[in-house]
Amino acid sequence: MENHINDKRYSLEDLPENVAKFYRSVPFPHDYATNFKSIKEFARQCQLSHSKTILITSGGTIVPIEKNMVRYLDNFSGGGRGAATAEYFLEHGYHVLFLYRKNSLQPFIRHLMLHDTNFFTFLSYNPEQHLAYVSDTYKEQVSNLFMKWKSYIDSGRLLRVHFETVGEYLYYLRASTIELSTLKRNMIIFAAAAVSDFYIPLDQMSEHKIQSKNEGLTINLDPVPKLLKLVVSEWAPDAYTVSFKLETDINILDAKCQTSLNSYHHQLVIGNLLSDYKNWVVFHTPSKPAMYIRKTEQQIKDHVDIEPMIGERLKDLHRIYCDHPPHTTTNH
Ligand code: PAZ
Repeated sequence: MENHINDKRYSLEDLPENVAKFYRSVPFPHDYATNFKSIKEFARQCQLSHSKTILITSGGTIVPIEKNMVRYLDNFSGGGRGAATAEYFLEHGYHVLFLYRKNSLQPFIRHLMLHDTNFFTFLSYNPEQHLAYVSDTYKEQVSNLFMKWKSYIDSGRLLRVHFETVGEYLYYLRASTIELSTLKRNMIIFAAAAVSDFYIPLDQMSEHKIQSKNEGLTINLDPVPKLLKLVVSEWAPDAYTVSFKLETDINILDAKCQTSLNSYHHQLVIGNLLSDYKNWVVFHTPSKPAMYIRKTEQQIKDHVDIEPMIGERLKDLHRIYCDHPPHTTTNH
C-alpha cells in the first residue's frame, strides 16, 4: 500500500502469521487513502493542541458471504453506546476519532436518527404551500443537535471514519491506533464496536450470488484474529485502552472480563449483558475490585442514557493515568 511503503509499523511481515493472513485475505477499503490522510492530519492537530483524545469504535461489523455482495452476516449493534459516549467526550474537551459502522448512530444527530423517534416526528406539513418543515415544537432541539454535530466536525474536534466489513474495520483500527499513538497517555481507545469473530477469506468466497437449489447452505468461517493484543503491545502501547465484553449469561460475565484483562494487559474491560446493557455495566481494572454503574429505577423509566455516567468514571480514570508517568506503580 502506497501510504505505508517504508513504514515498518505497517509491515505485514512482522505480524503474527494469523494476523498477516487475515489482512491478506480481506479486500482493502476502497477509500482508505483519503481516510488515512484525514486520520494522520487529525493526529497532527491533536498533538499540536495537546488535546486529550479518544478513539471510539462503534456499531457492528458485517461479514460478506459473496465477493459481489448480496448477502452478509451482521449483528445487533446500532452504535448507540459509541455515539452517546462521543457526545460526552466532545462536551468535555476531548478530540474524538469516531470509527463507526456506515449508517449507524452518530453523536448528537442520533436523536434524529433513532427508530422510535425517526425524523418525520419532527416535521409538520403545510398542504396549501406544499411544504414540509421542522415544527415549532422541535425547532430549537433539532437546530441545537444539528449545530453541535456540524460545529464539532467543522472545528476538527470530531473526525468520522466509517466501515462496513470486519476487514475494513481492522484496517482502520490499525491506522487509527498507530497514527494516534504519538499522543501517548493523552489518548483513550474505547473499543465498543461489536466485531465479528468469524469471516470468510477472499479465496474461499463465492464470486457471485450463491444460488439456491432448494438445498441448505453450509458456510465455513475462519476465526478473526484478536487484534487487541497488538493494539496494546505494539500499535498504541501508551494509550488508556478500554475494551467491552458482551455476554448473555450473567454467570460468566465477570470471569470473561478478567480473562480478557489477563490476556491483553490493558487498562479496563467494561462488561455488559445483552438483556440489560443500557441499564448497567461493570468496570474491571487490573488493580481494583469490580465496580458497577447502574441507572436508578427512575432513570430507567425516563430513558436516561448511561453513557455520561460511564464517561465520567472513565474520564477520572484517564486523568489519574495521565498524572502518573510511565513505569511508576499506579493504584487506579
Ligand atoms: O451499539 P449498541 O449501543 O447497540 O451496543 C453496544 C454494545 C453492546 C455492542 C457494546 O456495549 C459492547 O458490548 N461491545 C462489545 C461487543 C463484543 O463483546 O464484541
